[in-house]
Amino acid sequence: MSTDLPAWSKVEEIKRQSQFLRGQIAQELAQPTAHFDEATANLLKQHGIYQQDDRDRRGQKGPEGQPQDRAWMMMVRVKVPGGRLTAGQWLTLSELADRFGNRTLRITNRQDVQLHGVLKQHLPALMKALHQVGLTTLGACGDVVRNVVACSAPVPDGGIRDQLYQQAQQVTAHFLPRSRAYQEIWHGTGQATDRPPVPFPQVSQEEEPLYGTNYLPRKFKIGFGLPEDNCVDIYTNDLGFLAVVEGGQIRGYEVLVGGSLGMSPADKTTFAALAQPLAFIRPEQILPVAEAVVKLFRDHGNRANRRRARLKYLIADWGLQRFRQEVERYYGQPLPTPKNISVTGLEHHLGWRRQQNGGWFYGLYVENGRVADRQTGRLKSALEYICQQFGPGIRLTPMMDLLITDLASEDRPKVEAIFRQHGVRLSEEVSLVRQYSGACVALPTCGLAITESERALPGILDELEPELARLGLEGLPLAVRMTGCPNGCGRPYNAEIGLVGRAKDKYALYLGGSPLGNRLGFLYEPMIPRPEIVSLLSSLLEVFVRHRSDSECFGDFCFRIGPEALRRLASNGQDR
Ligand code: SRM
Ligand code: SF4
Repeated sequence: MSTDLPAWSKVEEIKRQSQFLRGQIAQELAQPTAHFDEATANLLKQHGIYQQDDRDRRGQKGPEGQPQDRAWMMMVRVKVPGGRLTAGQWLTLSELADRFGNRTLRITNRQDVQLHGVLKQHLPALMKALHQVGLTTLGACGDVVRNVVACSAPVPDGGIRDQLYQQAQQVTAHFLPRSRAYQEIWHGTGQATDRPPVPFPQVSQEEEPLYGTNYLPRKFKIGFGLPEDNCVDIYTNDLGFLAVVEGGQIRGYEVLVGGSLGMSPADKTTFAALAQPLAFIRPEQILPVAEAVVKLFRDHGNRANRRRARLKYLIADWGLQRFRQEVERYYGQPLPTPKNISVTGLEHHLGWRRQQNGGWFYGLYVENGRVADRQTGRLKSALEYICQQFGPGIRLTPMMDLLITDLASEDRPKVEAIFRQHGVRLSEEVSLVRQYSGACVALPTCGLAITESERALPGILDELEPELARLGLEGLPLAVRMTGCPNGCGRPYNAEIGLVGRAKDKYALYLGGSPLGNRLGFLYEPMIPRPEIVSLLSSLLEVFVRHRSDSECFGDFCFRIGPEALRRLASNGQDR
């Protein structure tokens, strides 16, 4: 590790002093408090747990008008590499959400499942219950390799996606933190000890041979994808492997580096970036190449400023050529040059589809990934019932949808009937714009949210759908991606329409991203009040209808025309 970095960030100090992720977690768990101290809460992220508070209840007064403490609660992120779960695991998650959470499950856009609203005192029982069904939260959050994404659809592809899934599993196992802290604290397999902090900087061969005392400088995201189906949004990963299939075999992988979307508008040195091609490698090179990139990031990533700690900044500061030379140094030999392969398609895998093994799967649209029982539909109960009746596989997609797999032909009408009985809309009944759109969690749980997102997007789409119908565009597969702050969790910057929360009820509008996810959009309007969003979009869609070339999609049109011409054409339209 570099020794010449002057002031490392507070989080680095917390990690260093934590005795490999132990810190004071066990001690504070034993105390009858509603929340953890700041440093412990920070360390808990490395265990897949975020301390939050109910932001709807902030500032509420008690019965005598006295100020109230925050309504503390935890978000627990369950890691699901490649997005595959059994029916039993889903049932457990569903039951745990009722027992310990806010009675909802949230499928994330990295194929994980989040439980929100968990009280501190319930954490030990919840974590044990997850472990009992073979689930973990280790590596779901924190400065390590996060959940590895891969397409989870069991489509008949000669087993290609199964191979990607196996690769995702291997990479997951390879980069799992080795510290016993997680087992000690949550599975009760030992005592959390009060050992002194390891001297800094030092890579401990004993506890964490790969990560060392300080783990990575920041989160690190890896994905496996296919050029013909970019459902994992591969370019937003720090490290992506794009499989090239020829003659039914995976011939190799295009290695992509440096994707990530988070940025802080006030800090002009930060930016969203898509991953760029680094090399073209054989399947057996995946692990050593991934290890070379991760170690390079470990040793040279920015540990002083967390805003500039992602891999993309190292690449931007060094240039791709030097970055490549450094990766080769870690790897031990030159890397084959990339083939500059681009993505050509994207599947949402919704509706009834044949499986590789002859059975059927149903791709169910889940609005913003939220599985709940609401007055408008009891999705959570319907899925529980289906899991009990048919024992299917459950697969999560990076579009926050859910695939119910391994069903027989005769199950199809029964499954549809269950959804109808529970008031759940079938995917086929959902407009294309809704199917393709998505929002991040934001309020009331996310501590970083500036605006609404998950709770706002459905209403915006309610208004947009009739506008699209008016313009004859209801068949347009348009994607609106929304976030409650510029961190970009909902991946708005490479979407055709990106809405990014910037101030109370005000959003920045990004346009011109590619429907395939391989191009960033541009900032069109920095601050639109929420009630004006749909009228602005309608005026832009009118321009699109008048000036699009044959079968051009909205994102490509905006990109071709550019912001100035778009503004001019939109204002001409208003004058007419
Ligand atoms: Fe995210 C932080 C939710 C995908 C970029 N993200 C957060 C936190 C944990 C807020 C916090 O730090 O206190 C959010 C928790 C909200 C809540 O109440 O649940 C949060 N991020 C999510 C999820 C649940 C959004 C969703 O709608 O699905 C996604 C969980 C994925 C998972 O299972 O691991 C999620 N986050 C993303 C993505 C998209 C992706 O990975 O494909 C991004 C953009 C790509 C990237 O990494 O840049 C993303 N999240 C961030 C950032 C900005 C990071 C940066 O480098 O600037 C933050 C803020 C941070 O880390 O400090 C953040
Ligand atoms: Fe929270 Fe911002 Fe991420 Fe949305 S984009 S979940 S508001 S951190």
